[in-house]
Amino acid sequence: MITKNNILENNTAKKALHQKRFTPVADTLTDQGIDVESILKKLDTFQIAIPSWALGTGGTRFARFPEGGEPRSLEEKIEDVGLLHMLNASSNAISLHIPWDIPKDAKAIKELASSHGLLFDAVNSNTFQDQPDAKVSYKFGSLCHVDKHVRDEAIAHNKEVIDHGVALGSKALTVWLADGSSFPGQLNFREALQRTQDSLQQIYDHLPADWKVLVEYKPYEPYFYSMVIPDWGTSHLLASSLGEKALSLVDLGHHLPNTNIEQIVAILMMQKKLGGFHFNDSKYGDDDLTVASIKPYQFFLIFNELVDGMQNTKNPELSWMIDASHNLKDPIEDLIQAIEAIKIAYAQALIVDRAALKKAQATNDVSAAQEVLQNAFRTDVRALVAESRMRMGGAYDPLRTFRENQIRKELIAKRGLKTVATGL
Ligand code: PSV
Ligand code: MN
Ligand code: MN
Repeated sequence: MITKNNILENNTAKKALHQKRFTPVADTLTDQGIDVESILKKLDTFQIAIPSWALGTGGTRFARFPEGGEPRSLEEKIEDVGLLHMLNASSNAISLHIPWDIPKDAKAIKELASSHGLLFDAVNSNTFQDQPDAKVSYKFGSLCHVDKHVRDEAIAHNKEVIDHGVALGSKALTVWLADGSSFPGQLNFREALQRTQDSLQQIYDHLPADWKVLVEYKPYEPYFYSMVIPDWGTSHLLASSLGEKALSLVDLGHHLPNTNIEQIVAILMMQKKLGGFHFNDSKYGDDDLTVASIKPYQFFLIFNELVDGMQNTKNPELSWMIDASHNLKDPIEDLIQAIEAIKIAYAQALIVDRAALKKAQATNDVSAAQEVLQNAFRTDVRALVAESRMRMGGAYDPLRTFRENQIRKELIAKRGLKTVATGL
């Protein structure tokens, strides 16, 4: 298997080539009055968590075409994230979905993760499927269910997930509810939301003092007439009523087409209620495609608001995570591309001339405002991202390194061709 040393040797071989790309962009930005060193420092420390369910090939509801060499256990998933982190120096945490990935021996799992330089990000509960040993069914909802026994089961599960997270050193619980209805009249909207709020309150009361609960929303799917938490407004309402430790989570795929997600980000940050992100991209709905593969400009505009919010509001620190799933690409290659896309958008948002933008806004100079944003968006910052990655010990070109070292082939040799990772 590839080692840190292989990466460093290869970086040395690529040094001259890299300088040829890096120097012109660094000089251009310096000429524009931008402190390149401070941008690099921000990129150096920016880390994005990897979900344990994105390491296997995803399926559609029609078929799954596994790539081979998929991780067969939580331990192997941790190894894959470790490999990814070695390549890009930007994914130092793993986010577990429970019960897909139950840490049976938390101490050993924590040690394994830490040997790869990994921490545990938010833990995710799952009340959208019935497990084989389930005492109740979530067919008609979980935290919103009309039957108190079902709600109690779902609440107990969320509390257990918190306990697992505590044992691993995680600091947040993410709740995504599939609860909703597919036909008018099926649910009483008001009562369903009230029951959800009451259930969430019990979960909230179980949170340790330094924990957060992130409330995710989604407009449709798996239900097609109504979802109990369909939008950011409902998520914000719940987070506000629960208390300071509850925040909203924005999953980019959980919006109806053309929704102005960047504005949602700005509003939630203004309210100090944005807790985290699930990165992906989409053309139609919750497509879970690779970050910025469809709408890179919108993605940049979202980062522009994030950077503005991080500089000018008191919003708490954010949890960054990828939430994607593929049935076509090698999952590790996809994650490498996603991390790269996120860092590019972040770097572009960092080089926005905020003083010029403010001035344009204050004088209603619409053309100038557009110039400022597009100047940043059209700057090729890939060499900046590579510079920061190499400083942190990552590979000059992670995707190429993954391919040239035939890592998938090795994983197949080690784990087999027919392995299927847990997840959707
Ligand atoms: C639901 O679509 C979602 O985005 C939630 O974050 C889940 O936890 C995740 O996907 C995995 O199913
Ligand atoms: Mn999500
Ligand atoms: Mn989703």
